[in-house]
Amino acid sequence: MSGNEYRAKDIEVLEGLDAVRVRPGMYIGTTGSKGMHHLLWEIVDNAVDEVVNGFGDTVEVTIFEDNSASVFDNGRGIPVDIHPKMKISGVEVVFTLLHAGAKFNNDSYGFSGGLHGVGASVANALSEWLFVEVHKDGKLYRQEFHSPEIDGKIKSGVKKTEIACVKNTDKKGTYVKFLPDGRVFGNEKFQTDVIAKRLREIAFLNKGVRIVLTDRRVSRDDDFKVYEYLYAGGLKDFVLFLNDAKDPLYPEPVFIESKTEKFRMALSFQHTDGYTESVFSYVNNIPTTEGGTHETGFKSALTKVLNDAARKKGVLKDKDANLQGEDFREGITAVLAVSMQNVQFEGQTKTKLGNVEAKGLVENLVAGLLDEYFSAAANQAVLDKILTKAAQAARAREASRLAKEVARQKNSMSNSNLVGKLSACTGKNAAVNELFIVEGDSAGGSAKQGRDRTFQAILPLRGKPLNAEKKRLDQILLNDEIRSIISALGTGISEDYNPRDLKYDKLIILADADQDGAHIRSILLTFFFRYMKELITDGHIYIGMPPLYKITKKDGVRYAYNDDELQKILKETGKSYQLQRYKGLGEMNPEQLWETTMNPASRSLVRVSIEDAADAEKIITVLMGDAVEPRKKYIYEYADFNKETLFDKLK
Ligand code: 1YM
Repeated sequence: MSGNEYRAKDIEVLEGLDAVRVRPGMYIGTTGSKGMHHLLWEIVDNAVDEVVNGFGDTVEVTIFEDNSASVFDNGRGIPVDIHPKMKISGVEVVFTLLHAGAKFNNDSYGFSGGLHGVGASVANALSEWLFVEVHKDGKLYRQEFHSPEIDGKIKSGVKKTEIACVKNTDKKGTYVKFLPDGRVFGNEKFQTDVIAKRLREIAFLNKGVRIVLTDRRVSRDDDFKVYEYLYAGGLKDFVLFLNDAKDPLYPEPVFIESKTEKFRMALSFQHTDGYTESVFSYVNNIPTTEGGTHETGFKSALTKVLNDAARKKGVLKDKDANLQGEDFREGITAVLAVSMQNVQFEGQTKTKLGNVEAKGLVENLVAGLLDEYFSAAANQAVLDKILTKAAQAARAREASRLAKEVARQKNSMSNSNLVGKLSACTGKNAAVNELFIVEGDSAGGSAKQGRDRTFQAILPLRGKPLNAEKKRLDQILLNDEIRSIISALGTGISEDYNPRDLKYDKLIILADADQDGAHIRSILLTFFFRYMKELITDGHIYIGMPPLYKITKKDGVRYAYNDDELQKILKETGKSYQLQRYKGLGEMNPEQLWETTMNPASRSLVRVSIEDAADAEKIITVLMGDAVEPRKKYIYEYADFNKETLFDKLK
C-alpha cells in the first residue's frame, strides 16, 4: 500500500514540470517574446518579495550575451536544508514542484505577485539550464537543473546536481541564472527596453527597493550598460515621472497610504492644467489596465470627499447639484496600488480586479485619509486649485454636451457639408467595409478613383485636424476634420461611444511618409486614444503603407516600401531600370495607389494596438503636449524621427 502511494506521488511530481512544456501557454500565456520575459518576471518577483518583506535592499538583474539572465537579491537565501516530507532541498522544492513553487509558507508572504506561486518551477521547466546559488550563514550552496533530451523525450527542469556547499562566503542572498530554452522560444531575445521599463515600474511601486539592471550585450569602452532604479518617494515619484512633460497645478503630489496585515493600499495623484484623466492601478505589483473594484472605490471616495469639501468651502451652494466624478478627475494623473490575498482577475485581458471587498476597503481608506489630508491647513491651497478646476470642468462638460449633440446630428444643416466630403461605399456590410482617411485633397481624389467602391469609402482631410492633447472636447468638436471623422464612423464618442454603430471594420490612415504625415498620424491616433479608445483596443485602426520607390523595368514595375526592399529589388534587377522616389501620395495615379496601397491582395497595413496604456499615455503627452524640452529629449533619444513615430510606439 504505502509503496504504491509513494510511487503515485512521485509520478505526479515528475509529470508536473513536463506538463508545463506540453502546455506552456497555460502557465506563461505565449511562447513568444512576452512568454520568455515571463520567466524572468517569475524569478524577479521572488527576489522583490524577499526584499519588500524587509530581508534585503537590492535586486540585481543581468542579461548575458547568450540570452541567459540572472537575478540576485541580498535577502535570507532560499532554504537549503532538506524538506522533511519531500526529502529534497528547499531549493529543489521551489524549482521542481509545480504548486509548492514559491511562497508555500503564507505566514511570511502575505501577498504574492507571482503566477499563483508556481513561478520559479515554471521558469526552470522552460529553461535549457538553470542554477541557484544561495549565500547563507557564511556558506555558498549551489544546485543545478537542466532539461536534457533522453530517448527523444525532453525531461523538463530535472536536477543535474545535488545541493552542495561549494565554498565559504561573506555575502547573503539568492542568485539564480537561467537560459530560456530555444526549443520553446525559438530565436526570441530578451529586450532591454521592456525589462528596464518593468523594473522601473517595480521600483516605483516598492519604495526603497534598489534595482540594478546590467545589459552585458551592450558595452561601451568596456563598460556595460547599467540602469539603476531607487525611489525614496515611491508612488509620489511615479506620478512626478508621469507628469514630467505636463504642467502641474500644485508642486507636490498628494500621497496617502495604509497598511494592515491583510491589506495594503497606497495612492498618489497630482492635477495638471491639461484635460485628460490618467488613472493607473495595480494589484500586488501587477498592472490592472482594465481597472476594477479598487479603482471604483478610489474614484467614488475622491468624488465624495471633494464634493463635501466644495460645500464646506462654499464653492457649491445649497441649491447646486454635486459635481461629477469626471469633473474632479480632469487633468489628474493618479496611481493606486493595493496588495491583498486571493486576488481574482476578470475582464477581456484578465487585467481587471474582481474582488468585491476591495471596493469598500479602498473607498473607506481613501475617504478617511483624504478627508484628513484636505482638512489640514497646509493643504488648503491644493484643495482650492482642485476645486476651481473641477468647477471649470463642469461648465465645459455642459458645453461639450451641447457640442456633441451637434456632432451627432448627422443630417442637420451644420453637418451636411461635412458628410458631403465623404465618398461613401455602396455596400452596407460593416464587417467588411473600409474607411480610408487620406491626407490632402489630391491624394483623396486618386483614392476615390482608384478604390473598389463596393466596400471602400474615402474621407479626404483638407487641413490638419486639431490636436486633441491641447484642447478641451468642446473646442475639438468645433474642428471640421474631427467632426467629419466622427460623423463618418457613426459610433459617437467618449461615454457615448457605441461599437455596434461602427460602420467600418477597418479605418485606414493614409498619410505621406514624411514629417507632416507623421504629425497627422499622431494627431489622429491621439484623438482616437482619448475619445474612441475602443477603436484601437478592438483592432480597427490601421496605418496604410504607401511605397517609397517605384522601379520600372522592361518587363514591368515593382515597388519598394523601405530602403532594404529597394536594395533587394535593385540587386535582382540588374543594370537597366528607372527609379522614382515618391515624395507623397499625391504623386501616384489612381491605378498605382490602388495597386500599392489599397488593394487588399497586395497592400501592406500596420494594425495599431495599445500594448501598454501607461506607456502610450506618456508618449502621447511627450509628443503631443506643450512642453518642448521633454519632446526634444525624446526625439533625441529615438534619433531617427522618421522611423520611430508614434505609431511604432503604439504598435
Ligand atoms: C533570485 C530569486 O527567490 N529569493 C528568495 C526566495 C525565498 C526566500 C528568500 C525565503 C523565503 C522564506 C524563508 C519563507 C523563497 N523561499 C521559498 C520557500 N530570489 C529568491 N529569498 N527563507 C527564505 O517564505 O519563509 C520560496 S521563495 F518556499 F522555500 F520558503
